[in-house]
Amino acid sequence: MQMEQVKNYINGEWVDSRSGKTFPSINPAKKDEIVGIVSSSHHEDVDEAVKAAREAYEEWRLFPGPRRGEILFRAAEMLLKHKEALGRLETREMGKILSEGLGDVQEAIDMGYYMAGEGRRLAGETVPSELPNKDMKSIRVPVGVFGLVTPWNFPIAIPAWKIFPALICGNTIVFKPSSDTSACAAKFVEILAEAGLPKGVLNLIHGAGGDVGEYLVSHPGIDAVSFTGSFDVGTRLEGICGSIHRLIVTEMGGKNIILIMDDGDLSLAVEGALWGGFGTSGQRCTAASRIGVHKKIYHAFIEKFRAAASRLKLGDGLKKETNMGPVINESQFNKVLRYIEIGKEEGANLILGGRAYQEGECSKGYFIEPTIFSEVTPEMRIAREEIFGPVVSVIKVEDLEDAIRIANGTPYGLSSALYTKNVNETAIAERDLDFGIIYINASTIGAEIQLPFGGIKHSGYGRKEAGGRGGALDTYSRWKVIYRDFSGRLQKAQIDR
Ligand code: UN1
Repeated sequence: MQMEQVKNYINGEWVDSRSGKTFPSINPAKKDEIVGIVSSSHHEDVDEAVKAAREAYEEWRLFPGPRRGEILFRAAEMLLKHKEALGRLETREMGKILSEGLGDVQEAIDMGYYMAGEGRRLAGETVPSELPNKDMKSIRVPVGVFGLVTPWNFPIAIPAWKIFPALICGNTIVFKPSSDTSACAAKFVEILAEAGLPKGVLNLIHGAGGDVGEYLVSHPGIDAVSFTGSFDVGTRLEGICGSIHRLIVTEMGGKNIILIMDDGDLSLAVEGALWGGFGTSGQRCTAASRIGVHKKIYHAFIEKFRAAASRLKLGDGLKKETNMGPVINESQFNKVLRYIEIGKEEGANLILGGRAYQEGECSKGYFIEPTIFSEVTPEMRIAREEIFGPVVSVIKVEDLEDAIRIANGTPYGLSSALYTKNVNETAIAERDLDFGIIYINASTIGAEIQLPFGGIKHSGYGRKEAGGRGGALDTYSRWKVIYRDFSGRLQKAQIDR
């Protein structure tokens, strides 16, 4: 297999880190396979990247929006051309199965085309003045230099959610991806560079979050931050930014839930639970880690869900027959196994899985069996805390009211789903579920980019990602308001009436 030299990209050049140090990026399905040798950066590398972004900003902010859009359009076309290769690289570096890797790239392609079009639509408002011979308008302007910090679970899609809108709005960027998916990030940046981005507009720095991520976020040369990752890190970064008056947007965890009512389509709900719970090995911030099932169908659901999950085939995601890949790394592997022990100690009923999976080739990777707990009660830690692995807690609910109360009863509020045929209950759920995203008769995962993405409570802070009104354009631009008086005399608003 091919091993990449994964360098930093600063001011239009691929460069080693100043220290020359490197770290390996490995395949979580085969720990002995090194996917890339990555430059390990430190403060001086971040300083250079920020300097380049600062300098490039002065020209990029004046570059016409429609022409920025043309570059993004070319990048989307190139992503499409390289979709298969990028998807395969994702599977090797991150472990998700190939169809999901391709889906991740598709999400980036969609975001590229969408934001390319926005280059001609960065509209503000023109409204009448209360005074004669005066006009007034609001215009969108870039924020400045953005520090972007992204996770490993969507190694191309999440950077695309941030980079494309940041660019179209006229910002320049220092991008710090998760060190677990450095090779994917570098390929994505390479494509953007080839699509014609001027030097310095997008800079890439590899390294550990603690070393370079926090340094970047607090760097005096940047203006704003967008972060997707864990609650603990996000909250720390919010604290840093709050104390220096810096805009930050965070997308963090979830304790998402699928609610299944007694009139819901059971087979459809089982498929949704399987996809939401075990897709991406449960490593989506939108993953359905809780299933609330109406007491009348509770046992029937458990039976079908357990049977379906027991048929999932674990393995290398490049193989066609594989349904579920490994978890990302050793620390996640240990964390997920620890939560399984916690669930047992709390008295939940382990009805499937519960162990590391080490059969055959899987002994070389971080595989964990699809795991289901039944008889879970809402106060248990496994029903409240984000595990980020293939572990699903099934909770019995009395009725819709009880289901909504349980759903809302965690510190998180990202994604939720309701399976029912009762239209009135769907309306109540829409109104009362305290989540950023609600699905009706579909699973908790699979948000599309043309609507805003994000949660409430511990799931996120600040503005939203992705598209639609109130989505990414509002995150990556700010409003400037202009009043022009062409009367040639002093006019006083509110007073000359
Ligand atoms: C994430 O896990 O951080 O809705 C994002 C979904 C995907 C995005 C997930 N489109 O599941």
